[in-house]
Amino acid sequence: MSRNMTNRQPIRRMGFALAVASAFVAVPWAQAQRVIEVTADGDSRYKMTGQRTPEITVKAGEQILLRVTANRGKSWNRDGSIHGFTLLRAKDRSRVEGWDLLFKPGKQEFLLTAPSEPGAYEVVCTVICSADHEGMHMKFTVLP
Ligand SMILES: [Cu+2]
Repeated sequence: MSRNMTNRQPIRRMGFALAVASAFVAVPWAQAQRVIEVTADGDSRYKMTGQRTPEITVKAGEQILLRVTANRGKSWNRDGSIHGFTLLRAKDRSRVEGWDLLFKPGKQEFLLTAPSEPGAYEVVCTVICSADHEGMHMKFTVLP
């Protein structure tokens, strides 16, 4: 009986330590994550509820959960992607790594990290979703 106790105690302590450690990891993660909701619509436009013009503003390096609802336009890619969402630096139109997304019809979520460099960016659709595909873009600002 007493031998059993000494064997079990370290395991119990380790379990407690793990529970404490995971609690410390989980809390800042949940607080840092901001949800941004965008509709990539069938008329080849990005839309955001409550904004006349869709526009995203984030803080440099901020953790973001991008929640997208995508509705099919007049045309789409062979792989079933109906709209794209690629982040470009406004100054030279270069792509931001990790922000080249493709949407399937319906709801989907992407866990993303905002660029570390503050400035002006632009989101563009990379799927030829209609004859008006070129009009599918929006402003994206990174604050310091
Ligand atoms: Cu599109």
